Amino acid sequence: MTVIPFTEFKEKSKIIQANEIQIDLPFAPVQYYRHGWQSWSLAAWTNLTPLPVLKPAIFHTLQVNIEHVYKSHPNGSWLGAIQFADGNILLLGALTLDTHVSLINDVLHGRSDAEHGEWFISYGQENIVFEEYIKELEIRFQVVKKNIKPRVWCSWYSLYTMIDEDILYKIFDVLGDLPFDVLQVDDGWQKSIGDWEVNGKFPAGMQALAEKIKSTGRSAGLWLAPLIATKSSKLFREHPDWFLRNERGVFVTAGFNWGEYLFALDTTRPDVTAWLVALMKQVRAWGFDYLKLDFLYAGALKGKRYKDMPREAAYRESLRVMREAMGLDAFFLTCGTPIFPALGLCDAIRIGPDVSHEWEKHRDAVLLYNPSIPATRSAIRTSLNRFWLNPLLHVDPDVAYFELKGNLLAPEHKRLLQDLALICNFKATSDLPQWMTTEEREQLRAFLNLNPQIAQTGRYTFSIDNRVVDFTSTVALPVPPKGLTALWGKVLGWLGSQPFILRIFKGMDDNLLRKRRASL
Ligand code: 9PG
Repeated sequence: MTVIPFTEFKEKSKIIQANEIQIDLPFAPVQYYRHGWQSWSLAAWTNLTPLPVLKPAIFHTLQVNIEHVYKSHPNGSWLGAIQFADGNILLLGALTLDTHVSLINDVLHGRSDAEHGEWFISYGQENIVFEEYIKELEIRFQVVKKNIKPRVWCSWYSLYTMIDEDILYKIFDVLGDLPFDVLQVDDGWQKSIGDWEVNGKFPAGMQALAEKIKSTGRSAGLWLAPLIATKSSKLFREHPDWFLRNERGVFVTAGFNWGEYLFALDTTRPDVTAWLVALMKQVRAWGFDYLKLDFLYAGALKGKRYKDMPREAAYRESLRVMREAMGLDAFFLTCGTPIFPALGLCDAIRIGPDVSHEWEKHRDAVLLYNPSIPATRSAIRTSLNRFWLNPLLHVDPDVAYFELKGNLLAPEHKRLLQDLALICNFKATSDLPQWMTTEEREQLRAFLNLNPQIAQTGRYTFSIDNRVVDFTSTVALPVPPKGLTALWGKVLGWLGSQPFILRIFKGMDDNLLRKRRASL
């Protein structure tokens, strides 16, 4: 254990090699910066009282770092920061993977699960401290930032899994001359999770789909989740030995989605690596140049791997393999990814949970206290709290909305999302062109053509071409429920962890989507 006194970094930031590190706080802390593990996990400045554990528990693996979910003290992945009464902050940030920071009884602890840990410690003005940290991360993770900012139409947030060849071809036509650079096909084209082959809804096949997109003068984008599979997939049935197990030989679950449990590939196995390489090459050969790889956290779960190595290092290695196979000329967006292991290996990273057609649901935000379930407010909150990553790579705050039909967001909330997209310079939408009024279409066109001057003026305040945008009220976390409300939350959390109930909800959602699809 290395103990660092305040005098050592008070004037000048410091870099320390240590597996465990401790810093006694010079003053009483006021706020703590929690940095969640993966894209969808909460990042936020919070007060020091414990946050409720998010519910339903069945989603923990898919939403947070499950190794730390039940800890009541403030903690986070790779870094932690404390703000004092005078406004200055103290940052303890790792420069190596498999590291975690916690605040316990006014002592800041850093711990590395890998053999070698390296830490950056700095005290002072928030923006300066983070700028210095960024410089060190840039070197350690060999970051090269591409200067491409594709404007993306993505199929997910309007049609979800109800995509098919007819509707997509139609949309691609109706998009007309709207200035998109990429048309990205999301979840719904594959046979099943694990079987990345075209399903019956796309009779002309994947190559034809990519051709169709390219014929409109744009790049073709594709979603896939290469590190997970469901038990019903051919991949799992044919290669159960490829999947991650724990010390007792039991399969590690990688969460629950699509009404099924998910399982994680052991990417340290040579046969799995070869399969991943072939998959990436296949997708490129079909003609897709923009790859959104999702549910990537599954590559970094705790388990007994073929090669004994720390879990985040193993995951990073799998990203390196996939990046090499797809080629540097592909645009690589990571999603549901542990943040640090992806630095330097992808072009863009999703930095928050999914947006939705609703601002915030009382059930999810307050009763379940879950900031990772899709909701526009949650997406804005975590994305802004990760905006400091922006100099390192292209940060993706998820899509913005323009259309009115089928959208419950108030105009000011849509505006906040659009402004966030401008600030991140990541412009994406899923709006259906055939549902847009001429006015909405022109608004979207103007947005895609904008190239404003952005300046950050405070933690959550920006100027966009001299227009002041203040997100402060958006990022606040809900007040934790008490008494009967908390009890009701517990009941809902339990119900929400029952697979049969989740399947019923999925059935209802699918019905609504089918109706939406039929109306097009
Ligand atoms: C496709 C989608 C879209 C989306 C991704 C990801 O917490 N959750 O239960 C949860 C489920 C799905 C999800 C995110 C979180 O969405 O972020 O853009 O590609 O997969 O299935």
